[in-house]
Amino acid sequence: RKKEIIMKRKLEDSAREVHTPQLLEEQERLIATLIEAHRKTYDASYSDFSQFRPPKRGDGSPECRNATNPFLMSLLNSDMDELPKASASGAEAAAGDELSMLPHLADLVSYSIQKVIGFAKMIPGFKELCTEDQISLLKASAIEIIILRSNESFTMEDNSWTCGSNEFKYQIGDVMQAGHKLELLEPLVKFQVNMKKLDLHEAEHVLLMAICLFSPDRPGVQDRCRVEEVQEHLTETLRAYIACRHPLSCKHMLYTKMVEKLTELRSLNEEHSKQYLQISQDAVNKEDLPPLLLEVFGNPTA
Ligand code: YS9
Repeated sequence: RKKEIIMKRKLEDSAREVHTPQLLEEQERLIATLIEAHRKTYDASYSDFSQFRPPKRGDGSPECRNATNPFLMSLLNSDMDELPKASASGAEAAAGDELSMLPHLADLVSYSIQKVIGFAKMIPGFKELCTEDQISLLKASAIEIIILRSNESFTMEDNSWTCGSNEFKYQIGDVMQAGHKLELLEPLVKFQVNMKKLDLHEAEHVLLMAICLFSPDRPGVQDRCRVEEVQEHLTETLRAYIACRHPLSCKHMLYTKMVEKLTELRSLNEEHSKQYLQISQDAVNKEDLPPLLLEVFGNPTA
């Protein structure tokens, strides 16, 4: 009889958990830690961007559109009747050469990688992994986390990443001038639009980045179990957060939609790897790619 009562109570308890999960104190603390880690590593004033090598855009003017006759074009469009001594450089820039945005965007990505590393180090469980596993996780997820964090600067007004002035407003065309193909950039922008539409809370945004980092199936990871344990703890926290904090009307399928985003990121990552390899081989000026970027995404000349 007594046993029955205890059993019944246990069943009721677990039923209640299913319907109204609670955010445990520990989960609350985890979320607070992640939000603080993100705020410390994401400067929404974008004031560091002026330290990157400046963006160079082919502005769509005639000399920029005519990439096949840059020298002729620059002579026809100026008062000069001779090419300047340091001939190529000026005409190249005027022609909006293929990789003109690469130095600036490579600096932005290298800077973002440093911030992602700073964020990772503040996630409970990351520092406890061996250095090799930390490196494997970061190498594999860096581009995905950058894509996720960039959603904060993305605006659906004109489908751009707007980081202050026009100089630091990035559109599809700019990324093409870093050597990437439209077939990658269209899904990238679509991803940003769909992310924006999810209208995530800050807690959900930072949890998603942490979950992405702690993916046990990345190449080279030794201690998969430890990584999986942390990831499961993060996903459990995300589910609980959505269940009790997200307004009923918009939490429908939110967790599922967020997990789908992780799948989309994998395919963006894969396509990026291929195009990056091509770009890093094409880059004539090897200094275009900062050392950290070469270390994380690979160095074809190493
Ligand atoms: O292959 C290289 C190294 C050139 C990177 C290619 C990236 C495009 C392909 C991804 C599938 C790169 C050019 C993309 C990635 C994220 C960026 C994009 C850098 C183009 C410009 C917008 C953007 C990120 C914006 C950020 C601004 C701000 O929100 C990054 C973020 O960390 C911030 C601080």
